[in-house]
Amino acid sequence: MTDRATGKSEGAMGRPAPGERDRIEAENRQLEQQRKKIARDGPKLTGEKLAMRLEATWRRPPGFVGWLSTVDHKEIGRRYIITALLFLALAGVLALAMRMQLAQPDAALIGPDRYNQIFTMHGTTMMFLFAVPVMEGVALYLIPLMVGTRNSAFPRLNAFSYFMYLFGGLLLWGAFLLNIAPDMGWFAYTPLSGPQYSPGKRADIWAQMVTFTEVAALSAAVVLTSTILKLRAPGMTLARMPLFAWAMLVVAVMIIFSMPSVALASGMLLSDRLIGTHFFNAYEHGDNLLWQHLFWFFGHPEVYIIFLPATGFVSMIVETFCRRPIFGHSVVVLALVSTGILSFGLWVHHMFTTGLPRVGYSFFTAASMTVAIPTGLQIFCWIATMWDGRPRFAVPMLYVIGFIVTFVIGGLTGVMLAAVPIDLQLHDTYFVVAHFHYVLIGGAVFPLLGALTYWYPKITGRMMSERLGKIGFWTMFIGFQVAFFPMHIAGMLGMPRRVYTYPAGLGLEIPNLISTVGSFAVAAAVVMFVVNGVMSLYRGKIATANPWDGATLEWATSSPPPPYNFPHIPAVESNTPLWDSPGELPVVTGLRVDDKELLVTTVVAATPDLREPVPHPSVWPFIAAVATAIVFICSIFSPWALAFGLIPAAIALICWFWPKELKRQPEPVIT
Ligand code: HEM
Ligand SMILES: [Cu+2]
Repeated sequence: MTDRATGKSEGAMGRPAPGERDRIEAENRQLEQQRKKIARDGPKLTGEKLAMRLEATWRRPPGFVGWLSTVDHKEIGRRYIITALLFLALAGVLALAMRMQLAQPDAALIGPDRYNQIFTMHGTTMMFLFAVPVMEGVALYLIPLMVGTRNSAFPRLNAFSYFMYLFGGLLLWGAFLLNIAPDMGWFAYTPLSGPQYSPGKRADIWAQMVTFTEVAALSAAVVLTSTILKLRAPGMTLARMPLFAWAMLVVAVMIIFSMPSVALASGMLLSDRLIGTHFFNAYEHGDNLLWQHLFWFFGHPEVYIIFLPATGFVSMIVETFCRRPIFGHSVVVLALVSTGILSFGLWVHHMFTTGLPRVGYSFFTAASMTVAIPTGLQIFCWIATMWDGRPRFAVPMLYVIGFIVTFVIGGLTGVMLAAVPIDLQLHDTYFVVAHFHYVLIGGAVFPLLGALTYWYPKITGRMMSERLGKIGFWTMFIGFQVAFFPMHIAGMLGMPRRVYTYPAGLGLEIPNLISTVGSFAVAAAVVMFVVNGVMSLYRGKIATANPWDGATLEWATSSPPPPYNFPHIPAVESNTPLWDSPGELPVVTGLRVDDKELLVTTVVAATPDLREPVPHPSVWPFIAAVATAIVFICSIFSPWALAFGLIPAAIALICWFWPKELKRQPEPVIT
């Protein structure tokens, strides 16, 4: 550690002129040839000159092929976020359509078949194409910056992950346009989704969409786990890791354990439907409840896969806006880990009405109530931080408050539903719809909007409008309560979910009308958020490297960060590095500048271990994703697709992994 760079990361903004770039690239090639003279950053190579060299090494090739072949975590993360927000908008439009239909009794705006497709598309899109991917996207963007490295681990897998996700989304929405969208609810219970009751291809499309998104999520989880465990800046021990990184580590491990379960289930469903196996056919010794077990073994952890990243956002926002380190850092970490573990022991609370053995019920009731404890601990830690700090109520912080209020209500109705006698009454009513929107929107969408506002300057280099943001927040918060609170009442009055209409005279008119009005307010708030986001791209105040005075490493580099993230890799000496070494961060030097290289550190103590060559941009992940997509889609129609389709997929993978870079091996750190 010889060099000290300024916290503002000198030179990061310097972009070389086009002619200059070619010259630098030629120089880089020359250096590559004379292998003995490897260029590294260090006391002799800093400032503008270093920035130019790194820029030439790390930027991706221009043009459309360059766009397809990028392996930059920031670009991939941004794409993930934008695509997921588009799906949020699409599913939101469907929500409004449902609310218009339900505004009055006996309405005839949407017929029963379309309505079934619409609620299925809404739920499926929200869960598989919006909520999980958007969290992954934010993490893919932020985690490498937050842990102080130049790219994610396995960057080509990262690119592959995005394309798989995109193709899965296109498959589902293409089917909707063709009027063959799935119509059996977002959890696709058998036998309703089986060959007998769902003829046609609707259920197969749903099942394959699941496979796409699970492959994408598993890939992203592998990328995140490895990045967090092996690429942290020197000195960032596990104990000093930012809480968002902790949350994502837990979530990534949860993805790895839970998603195979649903991928397996959807594969079994396809096989029942296509080649006549009987996994879920009770007449042939199959079991319908097997579907529910496999689905909810994924489905319950899924809600925590959505919720825990949101708690990570909240911890980061609370810390910055209260200007003090989070109260009980290690308590929050333990809460995250224990929530992650406990959430695998609760899935049967979705199956209380299926007639399982009584003893099992008591166990799952107890477990469901237990998981409220770590969440409660986190909430106490945030409140204590606010209590002891000087909170500034900027927009991200408002969303945190909105989150705490709303999520606590949703959590309480959750504890109510965990009691079997109550669940038997309220199962499949609008009470449940109210409950899960309180936890999903309150627990994930509110923190997400806060987080997007908070990190917007980092991603775009500009600030969002504070005024529009505040108006948007209040519209959202009030609109949300108006839209969803009455659903509790409708549910207790006995209104079932998933019905396209209801008769007059049951007392359901008023709650439904109020809900519809509120849902339009929520939509207005979302529109305001989008308008704010788009306008601020052009008109927003230019952001400095650290506009909110945050403490973690993503704020140590320019906004937006250069392709190489950091001119020098920072070294960390505390939980809140930017507060503890104001203006200046210690750095490590010695990484190559003429070729892409990452610093690999040890898992627990984060001491420098290796210098690892990084894969170059490549179109093969894209081509591999296309080939895999062809296999997945064709296998909806014929099992032979698996045999023939795997050939192009295998070729794409061979080209992707072709070891032309054998000469580049990880090397030990020079000290
Ligand atoms: C403007 C915001 C929203 C409104 C007005 C809305 C409205 C609705 C309505 C009315 C239903 C019930 C349909 C029925 O049972 O007939 C529903 C179901 C559902 N919603 Fe939303 N929703 C919104 C946002 C969200 C978000 C953000 C998520 C997830 C992150 C979500 C996830 C779901 C799920 C999983 C279902 C269940 C679908 C099924 O029964 O298969 N919703 N929503
Ligand atoms: Cu659950």
